[in-house]
Amino acid sequence: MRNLLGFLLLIASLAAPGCATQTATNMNAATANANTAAGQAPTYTYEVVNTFPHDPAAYTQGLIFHDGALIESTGLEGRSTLRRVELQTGRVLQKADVPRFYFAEGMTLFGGKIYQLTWKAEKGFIYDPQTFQKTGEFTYTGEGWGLTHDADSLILSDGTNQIRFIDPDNYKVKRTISVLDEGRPLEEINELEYVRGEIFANIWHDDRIARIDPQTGRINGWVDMTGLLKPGEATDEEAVLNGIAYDEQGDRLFVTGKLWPKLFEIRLKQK
Ligand SMILES: [Ca+2]
Repeated sequence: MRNLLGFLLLIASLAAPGCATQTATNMNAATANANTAAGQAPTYTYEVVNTFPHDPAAYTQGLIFHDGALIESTGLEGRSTLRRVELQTGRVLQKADVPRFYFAEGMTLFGGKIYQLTWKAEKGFIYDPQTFQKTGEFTYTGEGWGLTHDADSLILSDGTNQIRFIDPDNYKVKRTISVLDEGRPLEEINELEYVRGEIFANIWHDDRIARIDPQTGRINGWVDMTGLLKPGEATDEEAVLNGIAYDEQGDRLFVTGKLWPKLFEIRLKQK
């Protein structure tokens, strides 16, 4: 009987090569779809690897790691800056003040240039990453919130659930993705960081970071950052989690918040 069953299975597998694999793949896809439909994108939590000082007056709107230091864009009208910050001490090594009229927002470094958004002025600034001298400006429509880049595009969030991929040569929008959370638009997407093929995104007034698929806008997972700052360490109601930087060479991930006294190197853990 066992031999007969084995024989039949052998015939079945010969008759349909790859069938078993295909079924398994379909089942995985079905499970993934069911999870998405049920809103079960995996949740990650974090482990603090290092804690560093951060200027508690810095209204962090953009953060990157470059050439051994952090570069930060800070907001508020009359207080906006671009600054280079020493990781270990939080000391501001270099700073460019943004003209008073502008409220600086997201920032990234791409193709040897720093790009910095402003909130509502539909204008961005371009700087030399060594001297912080302003070398140009660019325009876009709507609000500017977060900025990062992949291999060939600037990636911009504007406070909605839309993320734009912009050609850095002519500032035209190449494509847009819509980010949905359990089928509903995920609004107020803020600071961005492109990390190993995903867009990591702060959500305004949310203690979670969304991990977004840059092709589809699908949420691949959430990182729950609850408890990173201890109660009382920042009291302003706008002192919210904002600022993600990835050190690609060292594979280190840094996060901070607006008006936070600390910046953290973290490691993700699946919950
Ligand atoms: Ca960033």
